Amino acid sequence: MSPDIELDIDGDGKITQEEAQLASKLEKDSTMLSQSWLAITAMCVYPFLALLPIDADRLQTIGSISDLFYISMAGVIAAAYGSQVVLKRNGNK
Ligand SMILES: [Ca+2]
Repeated sequence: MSPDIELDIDGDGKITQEEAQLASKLEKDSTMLSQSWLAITAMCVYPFLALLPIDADRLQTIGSISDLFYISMAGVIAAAYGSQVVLKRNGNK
């Protein structure tokens, strides 16, 4: 558990099952948000690799893996938020 998520929400000194479940959900949401921001940041930074003073062979390698890179980063984001939509439709949160 992340130290910034408080388990005892109502402050009664006891951690109920509902509080533990809510803390687990908050932790999962926080992790998904971090993953998504990292993927978005990587997708934004990646094109700037072409501006670095590197030789043509490496530049060609960067260009050849860019399609796969963008598809996989978008897949990370889509999987994170797509799974939330599926869980909400099935009644689980
Ligand atoms: Ca409590």
